Amino acid sequence: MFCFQCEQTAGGKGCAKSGVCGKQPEVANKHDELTCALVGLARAAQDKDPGKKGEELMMQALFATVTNVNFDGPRIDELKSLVQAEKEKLGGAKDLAVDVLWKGDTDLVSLRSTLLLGLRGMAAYAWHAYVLGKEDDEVTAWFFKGMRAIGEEHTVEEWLGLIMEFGQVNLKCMALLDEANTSAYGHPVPVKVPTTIEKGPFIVITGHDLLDLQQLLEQTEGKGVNIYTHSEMLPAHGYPELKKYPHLKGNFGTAWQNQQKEFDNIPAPVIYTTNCLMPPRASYADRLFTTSVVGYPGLKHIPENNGVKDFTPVINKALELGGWAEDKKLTGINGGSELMTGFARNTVLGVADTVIEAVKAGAIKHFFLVGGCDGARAGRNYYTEFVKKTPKDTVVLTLACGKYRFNDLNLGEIGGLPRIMDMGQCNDAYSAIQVAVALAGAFNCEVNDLPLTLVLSWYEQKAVCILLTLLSLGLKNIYLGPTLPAFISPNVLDVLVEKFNIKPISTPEADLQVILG
Ligand code: SF4
Ligand code: SF3
Repeated sequence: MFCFQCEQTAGGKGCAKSGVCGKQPEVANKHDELTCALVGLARAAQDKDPGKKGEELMMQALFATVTNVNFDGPRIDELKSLVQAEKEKLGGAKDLAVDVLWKGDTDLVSLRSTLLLGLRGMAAYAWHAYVLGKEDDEVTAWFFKGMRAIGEEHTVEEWLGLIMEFGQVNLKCMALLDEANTSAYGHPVPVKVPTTIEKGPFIVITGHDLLDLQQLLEQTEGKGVNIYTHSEMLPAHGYPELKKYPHLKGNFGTAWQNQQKEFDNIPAPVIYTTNCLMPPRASYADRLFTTSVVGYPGLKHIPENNGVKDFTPVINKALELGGWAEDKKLTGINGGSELMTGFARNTVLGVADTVIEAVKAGAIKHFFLVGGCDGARAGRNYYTEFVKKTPKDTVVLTLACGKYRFNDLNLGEIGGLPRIMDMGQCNDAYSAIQVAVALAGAFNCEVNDLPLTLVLSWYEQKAVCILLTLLSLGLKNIYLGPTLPAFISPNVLDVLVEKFNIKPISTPEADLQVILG
């Protein structure tokens, strides 16, 4: 096996014996075979309509290879045979040879891998939009174009061109998902989300898929089972059409890397709708359920039938386990007992005048977007310390699961707005981009000239596609951590530094000093 797609890759270089994430070599090899089969499918679909099934498989299969999504060998094999069948329907084509996928000239491998990993991340977003009935022809077609490119030789310049083009396509994909989520559930509004778990049966739902949450809420109505979000599901509380359910009670736990500890003793089932699934401990594996492309050997899976999922096994498990006998007071990482969310583009742009006035009057000196994935590396407390040290006349926008490092802190308010504003899931980077563009318009300047700094944390491939979008928009001076991706070769890094002035994070003090002058 070889895999270097995520931030926790072995030795900062690559997992070769088995995955630090728990992915076994056999499964890693199956992920590679599936990837190479998708190149074959893309080749077979050249100048043809891949058909609905072919398009679905392209998204699902790419999504299945994202970090911490599918560890189940037989399900990967099944996906691969479905891909082969669609390919044959289109007249067939040769798959990419598995042994060349991660091999070749270091810089070319780096660039090819960057595009492939970006495509994997985008597939997750496209899939969440697709299940809500939204598809964008250009986005869908680009999966095929991109996967054909993965099977071709390109020069450094051509790869860079493809990667920048991909970044723009992923912007469209995030816009599509934003439209899917907001047209189905309304525009998020600011809400305070409790961290106390009320007594009685409950279900924890994690991942990014709002449709799964909606179906679970509908199916648990009036059953005496409360629903708690976990990790990337937290922003769901802000959506009017989801927050209207009185049994959507609060949020349980923090980011994905703490799940083995947090899920160990809860008297409730957990359902995974996307990444990030860690190999479960035997002590709680019987309480875990997967759905969609998520899979792990031995875990119960909730299938989909004509767009409907029957969550009865999860609900029965919740009733059987019964929850806690008394309300259980839990807190965030810093001891806070309330998390705020719902500051997506509509809310923030709704108070744009206030924000602009506050900047003009000098009440707000700087904006930070401190967002991205969380992870296990000790150096990630940089983000907590960074946010704690931001001056009182600055605003911290945040998104994705990295916010659990600081989202229970109360940093006070500026002009009636909290100083920390959660814009949503990682894909809601789209909201942040919209806000930045609107501010640049109001101040008649470029986004790069705004008093705004992006301080990003990455872990898996969704962060990769978002980063490529930000670069394709010409954003400069992004701080990236906790470490730089192993798949970025030194020469490619030089290009990124030269073109975009990407900076690895150092210490909160030093970085803040440079940023604020
Ligand atoms: Fe290693 Fe990350 Fe790949 Fe897992 S996903 S095998 S930890 S590089
Ligand atoms: Fe988190 Fe996996 Fe990336 Fe959606 S849920 S941000 S790590």
